[in-house]
Amino acid sequence: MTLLNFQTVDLAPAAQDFLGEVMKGLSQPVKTLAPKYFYDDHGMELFEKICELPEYYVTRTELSIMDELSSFALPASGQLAVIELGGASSFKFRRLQRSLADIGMYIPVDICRQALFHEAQKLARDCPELKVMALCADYQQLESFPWETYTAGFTPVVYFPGSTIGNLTPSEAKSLLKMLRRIVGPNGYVLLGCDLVKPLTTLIPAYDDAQGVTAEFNLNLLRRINRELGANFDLHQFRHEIRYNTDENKIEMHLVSLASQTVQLAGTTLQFAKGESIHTEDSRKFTRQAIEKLAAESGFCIDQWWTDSRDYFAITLLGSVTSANILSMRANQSADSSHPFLRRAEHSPTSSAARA
Ligand code: AVJ
Repeated sequence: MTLLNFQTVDLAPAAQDFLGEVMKGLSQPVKTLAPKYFYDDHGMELFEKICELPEYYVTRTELSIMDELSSFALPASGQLAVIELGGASSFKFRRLQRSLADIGMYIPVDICRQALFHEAQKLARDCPELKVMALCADYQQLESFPWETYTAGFTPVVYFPGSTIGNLTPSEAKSLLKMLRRIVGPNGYVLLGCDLVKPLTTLIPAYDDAQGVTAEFNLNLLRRINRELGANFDLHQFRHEIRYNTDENKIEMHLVSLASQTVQLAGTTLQFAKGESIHTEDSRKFTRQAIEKLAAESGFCIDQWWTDSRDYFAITLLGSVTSANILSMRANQSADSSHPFLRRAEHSPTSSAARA
């Protein structure tokens, strides 16, 4: 059966230079590995398990905020095209569909081709009114993508959930948001999920759970390097460790060598001292102020901020800083000061060009 509302575009993200990046990361004085490599098939399964752990409040809290959102519509000309970064699973998008009015198109972007295409096709089958375009690409390829060809007539909304932005350094996060600002243009939006700063008694267990699933997830990176790059890491000789970096408000994941040892990788011998660590992930925690600053530096302002009762997680709507935007905010402010920018979907079923 051919689906008229479904298409795929494959930019064939360069099989990633996995070996090159691993070699480079492990040859530095402070050894690092990039967290994007956690997600092989087993890594994805483990991450799904993490999301269900009692200690890992992140996903649960984000979903609870989405479930609490009453229907809303964004000032837009035409329907919305939601571009989801890391959209191999359509799970969160399906929740978003319940709250956000007028979505006419969905563009999940991911490097996991198989899962991406499969899930997107299922969604297209379930939602015949929705145009679905699954884009297999990495983030760097998005800047030069001919968006106009696909999203002409739609208002673009980039959806970046899960606090994945917390994996990036502040300067990477800023460049990414600047790129997103160029992609969505002056009339588009970014809907961003951010995990918030909170007491360590909650944060640490979320990344060091009692069942050891997160440890397994971390160690699986070495298993993957063994399998795909033919290295010989002994997984029993490394230990999962969580550190909290107070200066930068970030959780760090490390793999600490339990012994002085060598590992063979593609003809190179890597040395590990006892106690030496491989830094595998940063998971930054944000304050509203930090997000405001990040937004401002990349040409956005916070149009809306939703959080849970404990202030654990925030979903924030970024709109571009244009005079039209600011004017429409002022115009709406007197009508409903608690929601200066949004219109309730019930009262305005079609989206008028509020900012046009
Ligand atoms: C998917 C990057 C948001 O940082 O909380 C979970 C990944 N790492 N447990 C996070 C993760 C360890 C997760 N992100």
